[in-house]
Amino acid sequence: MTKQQPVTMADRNDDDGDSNVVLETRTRTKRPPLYKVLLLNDDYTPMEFVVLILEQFFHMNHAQAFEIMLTVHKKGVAVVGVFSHEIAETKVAQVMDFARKHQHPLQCTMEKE
Ligand code: TYC
Repeated sequence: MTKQQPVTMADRNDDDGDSNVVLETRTRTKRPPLYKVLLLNDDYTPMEFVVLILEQFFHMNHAQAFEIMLTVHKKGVAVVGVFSHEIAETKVAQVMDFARKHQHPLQCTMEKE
């Protein structure tokens, strides 16, 4: 005669040893880091050239561009935009290429926000 036993989860025989364990997984999606693009002052790049760059590559109107240019001129540096890593790299490259083509020493860099 066979004696009846209560069946527990651990008793269930499904051959793989661990399939009674359900691990709850939660996917945490991190926002990608952002990067500040910085424009640096120098003594040689013409003010109007910097204004043109801010209009062309950073989509500022003339008044905004002039204001930011003056901030860089007075303070030495200003943030001109905040972007994803790829976009920030592209902006820096565009500014540096354009300045080099016109033989101005203007410097543009990026840093993690
Ligand atoms: N200091 C420059 C001048 O007096 C103007 C200038 C402004 C240069 C901003 C660079 O990022 C800059 N002509």
